Amino acid sequence: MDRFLTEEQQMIVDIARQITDELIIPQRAELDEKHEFPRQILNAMAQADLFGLPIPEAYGGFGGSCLDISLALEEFGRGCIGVGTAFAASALGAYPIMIGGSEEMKEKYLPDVASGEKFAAFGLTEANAGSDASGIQTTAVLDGEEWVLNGTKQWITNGGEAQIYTVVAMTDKSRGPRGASIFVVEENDPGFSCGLKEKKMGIRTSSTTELIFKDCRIPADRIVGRKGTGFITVMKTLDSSRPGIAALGVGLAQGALDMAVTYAKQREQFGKPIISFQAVQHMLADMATQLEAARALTYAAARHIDAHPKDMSKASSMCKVYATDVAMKVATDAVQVMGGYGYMCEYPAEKMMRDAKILQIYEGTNQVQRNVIGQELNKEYNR
Ligand code: COS
Repeated sequence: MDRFLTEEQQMIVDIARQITDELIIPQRAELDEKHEFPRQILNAMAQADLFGLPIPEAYGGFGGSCLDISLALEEFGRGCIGVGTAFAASALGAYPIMIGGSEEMKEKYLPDVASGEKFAAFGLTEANAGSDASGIQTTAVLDGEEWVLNGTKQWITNGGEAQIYTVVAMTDKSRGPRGASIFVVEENDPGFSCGLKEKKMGIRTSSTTELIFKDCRIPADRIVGRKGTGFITVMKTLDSSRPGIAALGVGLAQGALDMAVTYAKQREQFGKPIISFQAVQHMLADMATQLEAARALTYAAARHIDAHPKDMSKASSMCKVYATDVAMKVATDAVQVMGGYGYMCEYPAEKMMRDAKILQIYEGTNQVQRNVIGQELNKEYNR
């Protein structure tokens, strides 16, 4: 269906498509098998200036819209959402600085993220604080001219690979969500280290580690914005990044559908290609229809966010929950259409199905997204 893209947006799609077809698709199986970080592919994305998409022009980026970023991620997602996640996580790590950082902080960190010279990562989740984002235990205490951080973050994307980490810590536990603040931690800061790379069901090319803070000392000016504003910045960060996860889901579903249709046209049973059987046609028809609906909602949400940046939450959660549920379903059905071939590691369908699962979990589970949508509806109907 026509996506109604501008010439500039079509250019973004073309560049991202080329990287996907020439680099991501040929390497994805090996990267997955070896749990290898896709550095060479990320460097190609940097060369193509794609890391600059989410960063404002004043700091070396392109000031791309939410839709622009989503279009690039959709293409990457068609190839491998593990690679797409590594790319997207750098923007996620930079959002708190863009949203709440001082001018000096933006000037110091954002140009390197925009050029892809440095990767960023976002440290929120802990062993006992996932959906309950305000339940974090990591602390930051001001000691003279330095903040001292203690605690451990869990399952942090780009851990060990990023150079810049935006980390959420409690500066006043008694104040609950209003006692959280965000800090910029650099890879070589004393007292900071990353744990071992986790072994995962899917997105194995992306790096996931603990972030460990043991009396980690950082300069006083590394706090992002005012003390106690961290939780709101976290929520705004996630509102900004969730459409990108929806876009990865749309891309993954497209990749799975392409594979299923191609297979169904080639595979013959009972003397005919299996695409001529109504049972298979109906599965493919549902997959294609759901994919178009997911894409339409993701673009509509991104366009809404671009037009109304202060009204993001509901649109952001709606596209995240819908497109990622569709991605899981379409990937599962692609495996079904392909039967035994779908289940074998030799073909990419099984990887897509393993990968798709994380889309329903990270950057806020799909249950949390439904909570957000419900709360927003409650507010709207009180007005
Ligand atoms: N934008 C701005 N402010 C927001 C906001 C948003 N999207 N969402 C909440 N807030 C504000 C609220 O208005 C409230 O402010 P006040 O204290 O001034 O009233 C404050 O933040 C706390 O909000 P709330 O009480 O709703 O927070 P909860 O602790 O109940 O948490 C959810 C709400 C479940 C939505 C939140 O914890 C969440 O998103 N969890 C998922 C976290 C996540 O995505 N983790 C994965 C990270 S992977 S990077």
